[in-house]
Amino acid sequence: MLDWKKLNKKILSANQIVLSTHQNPDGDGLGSASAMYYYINNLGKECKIIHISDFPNQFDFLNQSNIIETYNYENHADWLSNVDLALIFDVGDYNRLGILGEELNKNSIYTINIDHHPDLNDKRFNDNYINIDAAATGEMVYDFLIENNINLNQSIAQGIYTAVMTDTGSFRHNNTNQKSHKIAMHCIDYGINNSKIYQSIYENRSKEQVALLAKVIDNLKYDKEGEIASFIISNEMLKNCGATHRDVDGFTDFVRTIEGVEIAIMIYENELNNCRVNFRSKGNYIINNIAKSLGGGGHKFAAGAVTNGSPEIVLQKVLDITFNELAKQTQMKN
Ligand SMILES: [Mn+2]
Repeated sequence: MLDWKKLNKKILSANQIVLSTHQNPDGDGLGSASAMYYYINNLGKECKIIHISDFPNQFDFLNQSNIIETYNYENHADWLSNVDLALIFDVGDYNRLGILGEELNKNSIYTINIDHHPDLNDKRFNDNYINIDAAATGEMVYDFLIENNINLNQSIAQGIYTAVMTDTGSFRHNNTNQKSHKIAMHCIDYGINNSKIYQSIYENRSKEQVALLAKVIDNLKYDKEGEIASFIISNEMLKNCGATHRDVDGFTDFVRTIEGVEIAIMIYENELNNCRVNFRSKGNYIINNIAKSLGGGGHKFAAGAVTNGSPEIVLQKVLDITFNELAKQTQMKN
């Protein structure tokens, strides 16, 4: 059991608190941070959510009162030097805090990791609250509130619901359980508009994104009797469609929805000779060890890595490792 009372004591004794999440933040990171923000702000403490990427517009509904800021030296360096506690949500790896992580370090700020990704044991945080069985980091924020008898309100509930909804693939992925639904039920009790939240996030696709998706579908590669489906997104494809790196969100999940596909793999060209690799599994094969062997990590059925090489070379490398891993896991099952 995680000691949520201890975390609350730490919060109550702090004066100025910064909340953050990983670069290219998602619904879990932003939802968790915003839920915690509304609790801490109600205590009358000085609190900001600062992350390092451009704000993803589909989450505008979480930011009606402009509580979420993008790091910028002029605006934040002074303020950060007076912070005495940092709470980091869903980050997976300290490095994914980028420049903000360096600032926390420089100012020797006591930094606590709250996450459902496995602990990297690299001692970059002063304290860790890790629960790899939680479907979302937002579920952990919920546990924190319940354990400390803190009442939810609509703003808190909206953050938690967003976190749990997005990280369970809208209550469809196999991390979805009674607890995710119970949390959802509790959040709806506080008057959140669940259908509107869903629409803001998932029914807001840009035409550029759809054009890119069309190209992806056109160029899908199937291997191992269709159990593996992979695709490349090159810089050129992005440019031709007028799309951005944010538009690829959810593509790997989409490819996994294809009949017979057990593993979906995306190779995304970050820059020349450097690619991001995304893995999604339906649940019959564990894929985070593949990501780990490429220097990345993640959850059993959703993981990723960044690796060097052109998209074509990376794809071949990734497929080779995946074929081997599949053979090993099949053998172990038999
Ligand atoms: Mn998460």
